[in-house]
Amino acid sequence: MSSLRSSVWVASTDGRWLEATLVNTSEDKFTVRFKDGEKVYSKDKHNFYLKNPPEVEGADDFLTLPNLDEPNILHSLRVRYGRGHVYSYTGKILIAVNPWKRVNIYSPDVMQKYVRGQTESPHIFAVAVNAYRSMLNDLNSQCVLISGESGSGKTESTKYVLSVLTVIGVSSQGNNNQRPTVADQIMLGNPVLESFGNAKTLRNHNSSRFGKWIEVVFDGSVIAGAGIKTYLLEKSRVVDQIEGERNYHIFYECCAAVASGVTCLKDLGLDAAHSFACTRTCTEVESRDDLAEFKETKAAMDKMGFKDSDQRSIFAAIAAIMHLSNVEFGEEIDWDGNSVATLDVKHPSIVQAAKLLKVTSFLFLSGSLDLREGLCTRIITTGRESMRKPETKSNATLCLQALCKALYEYASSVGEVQFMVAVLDIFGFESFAKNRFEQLCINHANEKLQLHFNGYSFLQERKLMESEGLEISKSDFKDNSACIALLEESWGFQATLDDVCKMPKGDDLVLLDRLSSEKSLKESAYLVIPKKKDGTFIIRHYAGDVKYTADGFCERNKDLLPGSAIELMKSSKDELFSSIFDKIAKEQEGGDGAKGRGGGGKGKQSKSVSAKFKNDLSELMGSINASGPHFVRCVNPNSSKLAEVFEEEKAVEQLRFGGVIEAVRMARESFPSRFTHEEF
Ligand code: AD9
Ligand code: MG
Repeated sequence: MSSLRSSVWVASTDGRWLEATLVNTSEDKFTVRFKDGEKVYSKDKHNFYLKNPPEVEGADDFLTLPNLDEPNILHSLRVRYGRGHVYSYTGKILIAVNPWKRVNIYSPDVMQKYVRGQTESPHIFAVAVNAYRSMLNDLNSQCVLISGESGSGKTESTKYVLSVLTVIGVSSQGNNNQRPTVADQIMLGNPVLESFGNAKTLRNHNSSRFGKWIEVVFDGSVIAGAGIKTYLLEKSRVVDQIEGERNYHIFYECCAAVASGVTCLKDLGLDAAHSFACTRTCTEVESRDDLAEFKETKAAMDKMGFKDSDQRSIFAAIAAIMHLSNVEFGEEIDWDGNSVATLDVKHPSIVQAAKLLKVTSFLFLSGSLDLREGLCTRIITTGRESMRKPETKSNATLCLQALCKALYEYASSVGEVQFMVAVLDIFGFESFAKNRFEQLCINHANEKLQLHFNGYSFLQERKLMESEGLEISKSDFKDNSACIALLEESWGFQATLDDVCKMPKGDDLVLLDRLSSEKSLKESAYLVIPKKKDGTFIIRHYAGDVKYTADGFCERNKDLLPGSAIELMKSSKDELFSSIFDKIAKEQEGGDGAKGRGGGGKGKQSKSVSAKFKNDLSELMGSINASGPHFVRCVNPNSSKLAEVFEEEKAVEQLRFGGVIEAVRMARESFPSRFTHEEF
């Protein structure tokens, strides 16, 4: 029994942890004293946790704390944060709390201390050095897995890991020729990736809208190559931004560059960001100099060896998207009495866009395709013949948006036994007021990473226990594979979604119907359809229940670019455009928007977004499983991007989502108190 007058933690009714003094405890009750009086709790509903003594609460590694539980871990994190310590360990996991201000711990001198092994205090540099050393010692690939919610510091952490690798992985012989080394290229890649893949959101002024896996390949101890794989770029942002958020940085960078007379963008017809619909919602970001960023990105593209003609096409695509965003379709009734889309082909935006894309805006008496036809008609194939049919205004608008998204996807894609160190910077678990298809993909990825993490933590604990001659039961392994099965199995969610997307009349309502009626889905404990039918379904993820809005799932899963727009772009005089869209056509083989937009397309179905993502994920998990993992859990301490503010509830939620509390639980179950022999 605990000694009385100990300091303890007790949960308040709203879930916070309160500090109190334990004054009495009996069989079924305990009494604690708060500043403002005493309170009696019944033990069947409440629990108290002994508080760690103040001398140890700021320890570097939480697993060395005598009491290992949520309130103590949380408290230690807060204490350390208050003392300016951004980093802490929980065994092998590095916990990084975003300082939201520049801190003086990343200088080359500090890095050298870690490289030389002169310090052991927790640091992202230490993780990178450790991964590198493990690769050399174990002759095995390593990966640094960085996760956390938006704004928690994943991308900054990734850059620090890469900066260490590019410093220690460089041959001492130096580089005598003019071309940038692979190490240089890795660092040059950052500004380019961020200009094209990051945007200002409400939670982060430089939010990455894609996941990335960066591989640094070593030949012995020296960097020999690098590669990057990106996941799930948020394409919808190109055509639709919510209030207070921006489109991708590159758009504003181009506008700023044009305003200051940068010559390479001269003939794109660009103007200030507020003149374009796709950049109008919000034009500025405090703390970001778009012109300076443009110059950095452009210089990086030059140094990395992007061909001039490719650069021209990339910027032409960016400018074309901006002009196309100003295009509005009209509507008229055609001879058959149907309402069809019209387009004013003399409108300056159309003329500019056509010029940039090197397609014709409008052709009299010609068999070849023009911009108007590409957007306002659809291709219908019956047997061997195909013909064009006018589109409705709303479909023409969708087609235009799909074209912009495809153009952007192309513009933003960065050109592509040894061992390697890889770094994964991927969206953490997401649960918003409204959760869509993208959230499900992101949470699916996190579910897989969590299974890997649990498996790994369990193995580590088991090794430790066995070394002490003890046994650990399989029940200590928190298994989320049933939720993954729900998502991935042939009877599961994704297969059902794909199935519905293939049906001629399949839509979000049909999806919902199948989810609530099919036996195997009904039997899964991880899928819940709310009693009150409101177009939502709930998936019980490891980190908590998430309610998804079915609206838009089918459209986003299909993500089709109508055949007419593809044909249009294939006719472009720009070789790069025509070859890229030729490739898209082959990928999408067999279908005009036929599948999504009615009509008689037939042949092979192109892969859905979720099917591609599932493939990507299993490839990713393959790489991760073949590597020694190093975990970094980033924590965002507050929702206001403020320095020195630690919001407890926010932090504890992220520790739970990131599996930190779970890893600690497992550690506690095996060894509830961790004293060294001497201490004991
Ligand atoms: V998102 O999921 O891409 O929206 P991240 O990547 O987790 O997010 P990011 O690394 O972009 O977050 O960090 C957000 C901001 O926090 C940065 O722009 C910095 O202003 C700030 N930050 C993050 N880490 C550090 C740090 N170690 N030191 C100083 C930091 N500032
Ligand atoms: Mg990021």
